[in-house]
Amino acid sequence: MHRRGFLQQASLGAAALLAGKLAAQEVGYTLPKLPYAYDALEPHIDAETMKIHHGLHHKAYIDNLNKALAGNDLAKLPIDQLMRDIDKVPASIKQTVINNGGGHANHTLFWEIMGPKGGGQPTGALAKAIDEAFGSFDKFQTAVGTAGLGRFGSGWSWLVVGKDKKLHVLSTANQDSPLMAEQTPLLGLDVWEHAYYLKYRNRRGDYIKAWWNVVNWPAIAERHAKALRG
Ligand code: MN3
Repeated sequence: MHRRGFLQQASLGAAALLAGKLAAQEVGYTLPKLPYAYDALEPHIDAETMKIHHGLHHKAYIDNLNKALAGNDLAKLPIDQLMRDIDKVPASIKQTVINNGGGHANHTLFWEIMGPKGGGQPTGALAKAIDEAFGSFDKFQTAVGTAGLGRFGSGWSWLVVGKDKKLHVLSTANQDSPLMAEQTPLLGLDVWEHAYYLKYRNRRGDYIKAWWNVVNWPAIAERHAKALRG
């Protein structure tokens, strides 16, 4: 009787310990599931590039971010909030968090603002705001393309809502996130070679031209409305 009670207690204890271990492993950031199949953006973005980009590159940013923030309460923040609060990150790990937290935030947005039924032009309030800020949709597209082509080395071209609540196009180096400068990214174009090299080789301009065919404007319009509310 007593022995049985003890064994039950012991196995409960072991279960609790195991649950604790599992919970500890789950703390931190996880790779978001791609909202479509790896081959869904063909022929503009090839399946092999998507597979490596999401499953290896994005995954590596997350693993490195979790390693850098192990045991730190900052790891409980949603990734966008972590990047907005980058000045709270201890100096010894700040650049690692900029690189890998930025990589996580940027790629999470990137997957969401692309889609298999993409392309075309925005409508409604976003279309109006783009016309007001850039003169026309064509001029806006040119600005994003020029920022992406002009980024020497690795980085991103962005459409953001600035502190002034207006739209701006800009580029950032490496995995720097506009969130660190109190800007809210709506559209992000990854111009790292890993985003296009398998299919487009060194032809970044061809990749950018093709990329507009997979842009998910409804998702970007939603981000725009949310940024203006927030
Ligand atoms: Mn990338």
